[in-house]
Amino acid sequence: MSESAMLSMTKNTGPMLIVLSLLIALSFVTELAKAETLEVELRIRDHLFFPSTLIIPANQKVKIRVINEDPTPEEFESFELNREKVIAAHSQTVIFIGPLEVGEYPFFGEFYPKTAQGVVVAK
Ligand SMILES: [Cu+2]
Repeated sequence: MSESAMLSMTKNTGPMLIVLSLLIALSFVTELAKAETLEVELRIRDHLFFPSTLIIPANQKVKIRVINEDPTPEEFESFELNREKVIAAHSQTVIFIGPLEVGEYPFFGEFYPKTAQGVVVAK
């Protein structure tokens, strides 16, 4: 490598280092944002919800990961939470709820409402 080529490489590392540190800073911010939203799991199995009572903190946005283990689709439905979402067979989805006031918010599976019953308890 010629001396001038080495010199230009040294010159070019400045902006590259800035870009690199910005990328690192950005990934930290992204991690922080992720950590702020609490995630809870809700499973559907044999047309039942597990857990059927989902306890979450009040006054906070919560991410519910709904995992449908059944070979049939189900629809998460709640009038109190104003949410309605179909989860295909053997698949999962994410539903954001809250921030909620302290209280109980029933939900059910619209396709199997006789068995698929649950309640979100915000405390
Ligand atoms: Cu519905």
